[in-house]
Amino acid sequence: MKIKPGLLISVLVFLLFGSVGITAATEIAIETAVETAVETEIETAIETETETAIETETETETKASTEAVTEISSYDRAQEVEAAPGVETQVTTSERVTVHYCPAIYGDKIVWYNSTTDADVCMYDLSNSTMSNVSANEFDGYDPTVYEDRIVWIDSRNGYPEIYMYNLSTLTERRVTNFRSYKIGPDIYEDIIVWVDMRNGKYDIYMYDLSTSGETRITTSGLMQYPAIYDDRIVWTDSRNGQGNNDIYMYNISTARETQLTKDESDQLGPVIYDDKIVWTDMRNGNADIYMYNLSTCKESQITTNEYNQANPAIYGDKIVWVDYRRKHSGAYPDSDIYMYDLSTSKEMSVVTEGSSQSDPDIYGNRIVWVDNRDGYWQHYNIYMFTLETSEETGSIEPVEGLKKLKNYLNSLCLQPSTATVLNAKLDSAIAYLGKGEEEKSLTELENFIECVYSMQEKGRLEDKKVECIVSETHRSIDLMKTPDRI
Ligand SMILES: [Ca+2]
Ligand SMILES: [Ca+2]
Ligand SMILES: [Ca+2]
Ligand SMILES: [Ca+2]
Repeated sequence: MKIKPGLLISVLVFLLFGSVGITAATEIAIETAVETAVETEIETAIETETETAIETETETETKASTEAVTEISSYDRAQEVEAAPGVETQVTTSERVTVHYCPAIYGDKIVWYNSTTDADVCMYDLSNSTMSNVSANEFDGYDPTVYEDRIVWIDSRNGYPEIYMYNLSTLTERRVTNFRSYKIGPDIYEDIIVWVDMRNGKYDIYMYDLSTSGETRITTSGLMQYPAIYDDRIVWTDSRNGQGNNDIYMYNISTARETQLTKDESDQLGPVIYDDKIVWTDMRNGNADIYMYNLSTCKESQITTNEYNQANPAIYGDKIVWVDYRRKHSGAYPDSDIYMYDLSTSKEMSVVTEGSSQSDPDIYGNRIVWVDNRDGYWQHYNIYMFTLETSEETGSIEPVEGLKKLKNYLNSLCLQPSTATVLNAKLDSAIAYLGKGEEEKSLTELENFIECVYSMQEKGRLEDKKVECIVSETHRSIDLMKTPDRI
């Protein structure tokens, strides 16, 4: 679950952190995605924020020059954080100009929008390595999110932004809203879609129930942003306690009760929710940190303590990911990285520390996606993915399950379709033999599979690091099949 879009929070990050926090990616994202009309609305909405931001701007600039001096020591400090184990893959490719933003992931599906010409919502299916355009019309489609087989986004084909949904199982599109107003940042959980709607002149949260086709206004004070939903709980950023003192609020759909979750007098921004855990960006320490509130224990905890900015979190299970500004590389362009915290091990790790900016992360299972501009500073923004290694899992699983996991793993690597087809065919054959109890034949197929992987490496169709990982995963499956009670 993550916040969509990153646009408003990017504006806020820009205003709060000035030259320190803004990335070229988010800057262009704002320009491209927010059409002229919407832009005016946002300008109006953040007018009050701007006043505060201007006051702190000088302060921020002073801090930026101090940071330049301490660059080496901050780099050294970053080295103390262990790199997360796993494999990185590039999802979208960068031929000529590419601008892909706002990725979200659920299961095998990654969605984002491409604003190269008019904006389109795209999807990559990791299970069969295919890419598709979900909103292929000449108008703008943007801010996508995905839940199971449902992709939700904002579409401007009717002259105003409306919420649309595409169902991947029934292959049908559905128009969700029908009101001439600006709408921002939809999120979905099961049958409930939430978003921010300006139909009353200010920002309120609305909800639509796909099962009843009923639309409900959740808030009335018009000071809400960034809604996120999990189960029957909607969370958002609320400025009713004053600008510079945003707080996190929650609405429970089942009980129709609203709760204020944070009381600190600084800004708490951009909440996301998974199960009983809500995480957000918190300004109470004078720099941005990630905080969490656990609804089961009613306890708030501080996730990051680094003196630089940590912002824009996403959460899945015990894993929290965010954009981290602790490493600053030399050069004219701002830098940011993706870091993570595992609540089950209490460990903070770096996910990607490549130069240039990495931003807007989302996470599902052991897959983390983000926007990356390492392929060219100005107009090259690609979607990348990191697959966290989960080595402890193989212990007691059946060999067939092991091979299916191997296949999922293979398909998570975003291989070229032709390469994926050949390798998948070999694995399917090994799985089929194993299913029929013909383990020797299955082992032979797996050995062929490894030969094939090496041959593709020689032809330059598979990168060395991927080969190493695929072969080691295959050997784990083979070992599983060769355990004494199996053969
Ligand atoms: Ca379009
Ligand atoms: Ca507050
Ligand atoms: Ca911090
Ligand atoms: Ca970076």
